[in-house]
Amino acid sequence: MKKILVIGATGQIGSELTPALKKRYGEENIVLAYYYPPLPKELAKKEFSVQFDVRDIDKFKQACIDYNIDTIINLAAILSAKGEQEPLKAWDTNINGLINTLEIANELKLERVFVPSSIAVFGPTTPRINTPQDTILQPTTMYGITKVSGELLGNYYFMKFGVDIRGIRYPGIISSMTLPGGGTTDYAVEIFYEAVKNKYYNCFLKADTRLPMMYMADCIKATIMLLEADINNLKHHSGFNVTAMSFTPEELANEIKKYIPDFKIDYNPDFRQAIADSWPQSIDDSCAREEWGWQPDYDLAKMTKEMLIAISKKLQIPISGLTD
Ligand code: AKB
Repeated sequence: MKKILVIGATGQIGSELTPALKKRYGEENIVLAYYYPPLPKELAKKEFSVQFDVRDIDKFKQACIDYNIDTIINLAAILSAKGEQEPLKAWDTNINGLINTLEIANELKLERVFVPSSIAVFGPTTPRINTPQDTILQPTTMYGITKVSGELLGNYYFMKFGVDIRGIRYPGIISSMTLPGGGTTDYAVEIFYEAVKNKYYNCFLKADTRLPMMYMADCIKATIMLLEADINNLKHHSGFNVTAMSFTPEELANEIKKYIPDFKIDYNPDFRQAIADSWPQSIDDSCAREEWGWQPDYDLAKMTKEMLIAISKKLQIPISGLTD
């Protein structure tokens, strides 16, 4: 991995993964690809960066040739909630973006590809507690359908053409730098901003909706660990179960109340409740632990404290008694 192209570099994960990659592999070896949101002009001037739509194979391939890329990380995707509002757009972006990634990787004989999958590959017929790695994949969302298809396509390109594709079934990712957009687990980020700003959150999921989650620091750690894993140790490729914690909105609200005692929450479930109800409550990630040594660092308590410190700094609203 000498030159890495990160597609979706300005998104929730991309905006924190790219600085971590630069630190590890060198500033000049990470190329930021973005479409929307754009990179701020002053950054675009000094970064190694390129703007293209992941569906545009000519521009995508040209960027790989121009920058002598040997590894692609494709984070561009329409997530679960937005995907239900615009299913064909989700199919087009997620599937054609993936096919372009795989075709380019095969044609240019790239060293490695990373494309995230998601807990959205699971559906109502999957065991919901401690969901195994190899189990029933019958999702009921368009996002989930694109992610199952993506895993199958990835495994096909690996078996047929030897493309070294790797992927993690990301749970809900919680972070303070860039807001997520269009997902069902987004409540677990929004709640922190609303708690710090208004001491009130109107949650779009029911109080007892348990979902698997992960703090961004663990997401970056898992991504880099899998990217660097010895291929000889991998029995799975495009869809590793990985998790760090599972909690409900009520449990998260109670943790926030330890620092903001007058924080209040109401529950008004919308269409996203049905999506959450079709997903697992907890995940068995023993294959990731065995095959590449996965181990999370953050639980609910540690993540909540770091999130509140970061958001209160960002919004410049102090929380009494809370410092780093
Ligand atoms: C979503 O909620 O759609 C995503 C995901 C679990 O992949 N955060």
